[in-house]
Amino acid sequence: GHAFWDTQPVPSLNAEEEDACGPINPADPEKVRAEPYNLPPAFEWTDLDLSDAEQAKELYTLLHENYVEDGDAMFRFDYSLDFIRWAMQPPGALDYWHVGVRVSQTKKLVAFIGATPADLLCHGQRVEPRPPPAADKAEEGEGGAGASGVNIEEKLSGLDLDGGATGSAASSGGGAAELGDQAVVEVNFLCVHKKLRSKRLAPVLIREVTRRVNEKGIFQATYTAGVVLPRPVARCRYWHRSLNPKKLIEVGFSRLAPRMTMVRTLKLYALPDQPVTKGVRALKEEDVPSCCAKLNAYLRRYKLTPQLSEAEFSHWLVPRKGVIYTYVVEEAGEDGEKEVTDMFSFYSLPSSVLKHEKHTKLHAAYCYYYFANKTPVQQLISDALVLAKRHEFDVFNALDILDNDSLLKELKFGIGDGHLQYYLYNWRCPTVVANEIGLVLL
Ligand code: YNC
Ligand code: MG
Repeated sequence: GHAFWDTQPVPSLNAEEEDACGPINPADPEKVRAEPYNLPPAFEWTDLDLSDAEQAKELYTLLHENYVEDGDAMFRFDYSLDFIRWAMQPPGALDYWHVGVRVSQTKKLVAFIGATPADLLCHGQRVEPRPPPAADKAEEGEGGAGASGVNIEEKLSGLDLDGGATGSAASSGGGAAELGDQAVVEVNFLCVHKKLRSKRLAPVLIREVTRRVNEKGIFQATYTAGVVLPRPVARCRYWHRSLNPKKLIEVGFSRLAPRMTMVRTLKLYALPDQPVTKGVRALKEEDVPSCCAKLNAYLRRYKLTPQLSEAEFSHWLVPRKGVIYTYVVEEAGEDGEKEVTDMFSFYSLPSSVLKHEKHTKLHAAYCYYYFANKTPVQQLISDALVLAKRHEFDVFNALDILDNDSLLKELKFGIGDGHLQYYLYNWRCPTVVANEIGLVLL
């Protein structure tokens, strides 16, 4: 049993699957608890202002010392300070949703959970507190999937989501109106100091962030975790592509395959110096409007996917050194006008190498969003490997989501031992398979 999760609006692990999609509990702003949840004595809540160098550093240190490790405790995620700010401060971010716990006496930060606003489509429908009735969607052919908010209309404009039904939606007033247009939150960086584990602090953090999100009119969330909880929308696997096989073997991340020498291994994973695709260059701010529309359109093929406003696209995809790397393929059209046909991106998430005399950090690039309207996806990701290698990453990681499973074997990825589960909070929907997931959480 799950003493905490069994009390939450999530399907139980043995519940039968339904075809219906929608909220599990109706949004009721009146019922949202006004007072913070009680912490054990000697602890207090704090909102972290990550624009403040001191507070950002405190969160960095908490995660650096206590965040996710692999099963054998050889590696621990070492999200950089710039990465943490990028991840936690997208458009619409609130300090109020950067929920920390301090020791009252010393003010030491000992726990954290963060939420950031977003918009999601799930099985073609916008995830929101009060979705339009399904009948309206089918019969009237307007105000269809995902079209009830104000700015979501803008996000969806020009894109044929529902057989031409996105044109004229009335605003049905989802609960998030006063906040902005985003109807869900993504939850990340749940962390409790190692010395405070197994004291049921995590459920208090989750309840408190839920309360603070509900206060602002949002009642749905998405998150991923390595553990199986009630109840995954999808179960995915990580795959790893060696870029620096010698170091990966030295730190124990990978092993020399049977009957393989180091020389043969280096040769196996060697990469060209240059991308194969003509016209690859870094994405620029000027690319945002067209690439945002193309990415949203491409992502609609998946059953769980975000839709980004231009401000969000700019935040998540414009390159930031050491954090996010995004490239486009540009070609000259017939009229001489340049057009972006494809895009790919990866983010930088190093891990600390625990207990090794020579190496302290593993530099990993993680496959992020792409669209492939002209160049085959496999060629784009092959170019991503080349560019990640050029930026001195040791390994390139990808989940079996998006179209990735079609290229992992060919590009010499090996399957990892960890699973990653995708979850929705307060939203029922049929389970999906990994390659129907179009959402990347950091
Ligand atoms: C986890 N990862 O099952 P039951 S991922 C959610 N996500 O509850 P205690 C988790 N729940 O089973 P500890 C969880 N891990 O009894 C454990 N739980 O119902 C559940 N690790 O609490 C668990 N970060 O405090 C159990 O456990 C209950 O002291 C036990 O703390 C857990 O960020 C943890 O892996 C994970 O720092 C904080 O082990 C701690 O062990 C730790 O006794 C290393 O808790 C770092 C780590 C997790 C990374 C992530 C996503 C989190 C999503 C949280 C759920 C969000 C729900 C939506 C909220 C917004 C809703 C709106 C609107
Ligand atoms: Mg605890």
